[in-house]
Amino acid sequence: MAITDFLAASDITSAINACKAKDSFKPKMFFKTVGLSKKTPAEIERVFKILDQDKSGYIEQDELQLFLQNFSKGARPLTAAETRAFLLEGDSDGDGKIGWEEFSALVKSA
Ligand SMILES: [Ca+2]
Repeated sequence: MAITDFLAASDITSAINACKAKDSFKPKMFFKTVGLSKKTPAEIERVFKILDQDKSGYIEQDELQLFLQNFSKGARPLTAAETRAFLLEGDSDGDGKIGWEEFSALVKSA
């Protein structure tokens, strides 16, 4: 199961293109453009599991840095500033990683 199986290729292209410039990535804007915020909880959970590459149950900093490449293999890694901002926005309990409930809340607020 890949993210591209249930998101439209054109929406993925738009979302990736919108954050091509370094430090232009905004999580909520990305989730909205890529069509994820309109998906069902089950679909959002599938995306979460893909992003959690080491299956730890959390999206950690190194996984956030490579976030865009889950959507498009040639996409750039997030900058240190973007990764930090993404983590701050999603990590509401402050444990330094994004759990399923935090991810779901962030996506739905987009
Ligand atoms: Ca993980």
